[in-house]
Parts: sequence; C-alpha cells; structure tokens
Amino acid sequence: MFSNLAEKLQNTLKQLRGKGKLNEKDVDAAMRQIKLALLEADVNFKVVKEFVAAIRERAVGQEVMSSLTPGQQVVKIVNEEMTRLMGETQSSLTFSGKGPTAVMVVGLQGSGKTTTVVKLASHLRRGGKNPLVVAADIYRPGAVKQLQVLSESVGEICYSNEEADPVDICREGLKLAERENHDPVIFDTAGRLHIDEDMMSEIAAIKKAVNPHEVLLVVDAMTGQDAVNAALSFNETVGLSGVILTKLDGDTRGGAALSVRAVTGCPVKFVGVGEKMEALEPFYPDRMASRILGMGDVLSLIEKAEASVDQNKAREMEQKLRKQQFTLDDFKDQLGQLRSMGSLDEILNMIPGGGNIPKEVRQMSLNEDSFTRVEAIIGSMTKQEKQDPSLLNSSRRRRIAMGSGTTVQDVNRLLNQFGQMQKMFKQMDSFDKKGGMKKLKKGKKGFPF
Ligand SMILES: Nc1nc2c(ncn2[C@@H]2O[C@H](COP(=O)(O)OP(=O)(O)O)[C@@H](O)[C@H]2O)c(=O)[nH]1
Ligand SMILES: [Mg+2]
Repeated sequence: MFSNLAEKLQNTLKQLRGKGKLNEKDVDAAMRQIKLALLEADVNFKVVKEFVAAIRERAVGQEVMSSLTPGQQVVKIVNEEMTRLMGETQSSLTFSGKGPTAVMVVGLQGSGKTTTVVKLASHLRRGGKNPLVVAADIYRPGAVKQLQVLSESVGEICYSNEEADPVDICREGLKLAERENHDPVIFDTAGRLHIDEDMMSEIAAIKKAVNPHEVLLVVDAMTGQDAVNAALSFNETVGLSGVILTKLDGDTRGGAALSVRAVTGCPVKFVGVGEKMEALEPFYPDRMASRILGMGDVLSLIEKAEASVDQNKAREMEQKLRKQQFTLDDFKDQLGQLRSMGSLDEILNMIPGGGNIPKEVRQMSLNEDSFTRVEAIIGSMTKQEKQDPSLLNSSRRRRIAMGSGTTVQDVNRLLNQFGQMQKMFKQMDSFDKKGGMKKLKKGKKGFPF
C-alpha cells in the first residue's frame, strides 16, 4: 500500500534520524523531500503546503532543536501530523437508538458500491448485527443480480424488486427491516459514470424517504484527486457522513487517503483492500500513518489474526510471541493460519520494521505443496529439536530430510525462514500493543528503520 510514497518518506526520515544535531537547513531539505513525495503521490497541493508548514514550524521549534534526539522528534512530529491530517481518531458508524439504522451507500459507477455494501453487511454481522441489504440500483444491467449473488455468497439477506422505482424500493426495504428486526439496513444506490443531476436528485429523494443515519460515499482510491473532487461535490449536494475508500490494495499512490478528510471534512470510515468479501477494514488514521511511515501496524495485524483464526489460539500465540517462546511447532501452526489471512507480503507490511524483512521470507510461498513439506519436515523432528533448533547439526538435518522425503536444502531453507521470523517477532515485541507509540514516546526504543 502506497509503497512509493512510503519508501520516499521513510528514506527522508531515516536521513534525519541519523543526525545527532539538526539545523534549519537540514529540516528545510527534509521538508522539500517530503513535499515532493506527497505531490508525487497525488496529495492535494493545498493540503501538502499546510502539512509541510505545520511540520516545519514544530520541527524548528525549541523543543526539537534542543532535544538529544532531534531526528526522532521530527519523525514523531511527522507521524502525529499525518495522523491528524487523516482525522486523528477512528470514526465509527452511528447507530440508531431505536429501529433500524439506515445506511445509504452512494458513489460513481465502478467505485465499488455494490461490493462494499455486502462487505459492510458482512463486517457488521461479524460484530453481532443483523443487517439487510437493499438493491436500489435498477439501471445498471445485472446490478441487482450482482448484489444478490454477492449477498448469498456470504449469507447476507438481500431485498430487491425490479418492478419498483428506487425510492419505493428503499422505503419497502426499510419497512421490511422494521418488520423483521434487521439492523442496519444498507441501501446500494445507483451510480453514474459522472456526477449528474439525475443521480443527485435520486439520491436526495431516497435520503428524504429513508432519513438515513449514515450517507457513505464510496470512492476508488486509485483515482486520486478525482476521488477527492467527487467527495467534495457529493458532500455539497447531498451531504455525507463519511467516505469509504476502495481498492487500497492496488498500487494506489495515497493521494486520496491523505487528502480526502482535509479537503472535504468528511471522515474516512472504512477502506476496501481487496475483491474478497472480507477485504474491508475500519480506517484508523494513526495506524495508517504508522504504516506509511514504516512503523508497522501491530494492532491491525492482531485484529486480522483474530478475525481469521481461533481467538484463543491467537491470544496464546501473542503471549508466546511476547515471551519469545515461539517454537517450530508454533511456526507450523502459524503458517497454516497465515494461509487464511492473505498474502505474507501484505501481513509483513503491517509489522514494525516488516519492510526490512529479507526477500526469502517475504516470498515464502504458502501454497499447499510447500506447506505439506513444512509439515513433513517439522513432523520428522524430535520434541527436543523442535524446542531448540540449535541442536540441528548436519547429521540431524540429513536424518530429517530422509524422514520427511525432502532434501537437506529444504530443511535448511525452513530453518532459515524460521530464524528470520523469530527475529521479526523480537522486533515486534519491542512495540507496545497500542500501535507501538507508547514506548517510543518514552524514548526507550528507537524507530525500527
Ligand atoms: N481490488 C479491489 N477491487 C475492488 C474493491 N472494491 C471493489 N472492487 C472491484 O471494483 C469493481 C466494481 O465494483 P462494484 O461494486 O460493482 O462497483 P459499483 O459500480 O460502484 O457498484 C468490481 O470488479 C469489484 O470487485 C477493493 O477494495 N479492491
Ligand atoms: Mg453497483
């Protein structure tokens, strides 16, 4: 995610951190680089200007210049300002006190509305809600069917009526939700290729009819400032309560994520990170800033793990990681669970310093074949060997290779990967659960880059 921007910012900050003393010239040079990196990432130019000015003002202040670790102080300031830029804290959905919560999802065609509606319903169901989705896009061929099929694929309930007009469909959907105790009810409205009056007046009419608690605009993050401009005009015309950015899994430059809040005043509430129905995450400005600045994202990782693995197991694993008692058996378990969490590369980017993890580990394939091999190799070890891999001299490695039907190279590779992973978890351990900032603030540990 935002790899180009992240790399440039991280390099600039790395240079700053390396300096024992800072003068204004150093700060100015760094600010120029940050400015360029942000502009290249298609961040709104006014936002860039204000952002850089705010950082500069704090960075040349007494507090930083006289500090013993001025470089780190600047990194901390960049992190704080970037978090503030994206809205400071997470903005969650507003739920109605009584009766179903009405959530309208609006946006241009192809931005990801229909997909997001089902993702959102599924996300909320996992949180204990009983949603209903309503198909109000009757214009785009196949749109109703698409919503029905996606809903069915994850066990969501979809209301549709291809004979009625969108306002009536929404009214009926809301009534159905009231009757059958669904909450929330999520409306998938029709988009257009461009912003036009027809679409806006239809959205306004639906809004009047269902009196929604949330009007969420879905925008494609790949479109950069166009997404931000769409948000501006939707907000002016129909009023929005939040934005959902989709396609953050692609090679998005970051412009939309970094400017939409500052330009429109609307908080980003969720982000779409893939085509699968699980690929929706609440948006946390602080975690996103840490991710962009290479400070990892332990919290998201833990949440992701908790969503896809057995909760007790996840807690047990976390304890082990923290106590650094991670064994080869755990490694095997973890690999099995990682397979259900997505690509290893993606997961590593959420870990502090994860960006520095060597290629061998990043590209470790998690396909059935290699997993079976891992299982066989670890299965051929004695209990003692699993507890203490340092026992594994060359004759033991040969024995294990024979026993598992693999080669000594396979065994070596696995042990090497395990070693790298252990190292990575040690880094992770030096981070506090709260995004890692606590210890950093106390100045006990350095930044992991
Ligand atoms: N990679 C990726 N694709 C997405 C995401 N959200 C939606 N899409 C894809 O974008 C396309 C358009 O989505 P759709 O929901 O039909 O958009 P709509 O016209 O606004 O309803 C589909 O191919 C979706 O699979 C996302 O977060 N990541
Ligand atoms: Mg659609």
